[in-house]
Amino acid sequence: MSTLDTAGPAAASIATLWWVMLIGATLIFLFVMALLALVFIRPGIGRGTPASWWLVGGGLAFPAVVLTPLLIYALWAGERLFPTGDPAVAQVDVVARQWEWNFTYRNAAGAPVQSSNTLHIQAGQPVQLNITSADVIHSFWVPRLAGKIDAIPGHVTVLQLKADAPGLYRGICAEFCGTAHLEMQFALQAHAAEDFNAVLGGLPPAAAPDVNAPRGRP
Ligand SMILES: [Cu+2]
Repeated sequence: MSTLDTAGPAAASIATLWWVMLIGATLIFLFVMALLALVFIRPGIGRGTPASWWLVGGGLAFPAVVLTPLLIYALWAGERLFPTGDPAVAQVDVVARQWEWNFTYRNAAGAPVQSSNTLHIQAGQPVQLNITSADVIHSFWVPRLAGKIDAIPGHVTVLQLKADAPGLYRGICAEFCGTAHLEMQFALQAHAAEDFNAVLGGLPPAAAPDVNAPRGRP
């Protein structure tokens, strides 16, 4: 479940930003520590520099030089997290409820089929997830594939993700949602292209839309 052991482009984008920030923060920390050490090694150093220089340089210019490129990079990297809106991208409707996840797909014949607590996708293909909740706010998170996004009653949030290779990826609810929140885990199974239609063909037909149905457990 490590966010740094990435298996898809959205998670890779987040992980790269994390590394950039870690390395940058480490370099700044070492620079400040070096300045501190210099004061101990050579007392009086920097006394000739006016205080205003330290304030403007260290308080305005330096942060601006560091934060402006970081902001630009983060905006650029963040673009890769948004759905492309491409109609060719497969869509799955996700409904969270206390305490399970329901997934509704269209099979090869165009009929709605569903699964619970295991999300089936095709490896190498982006999938758009239309996520909502039947009761309280939950949060959908598959750490190795993408960022987390809230599942909100009465509202649909959209997340696009892709698994680069077939495999089993673990997902969790990332928003405390009641006493069994910890049990609200799910699996994401990414299938090879040649197996995927058979997997969908084996799923049961979807029940009628059940977003407003009463929760399964008290
Ligand atoms: Cu939860």
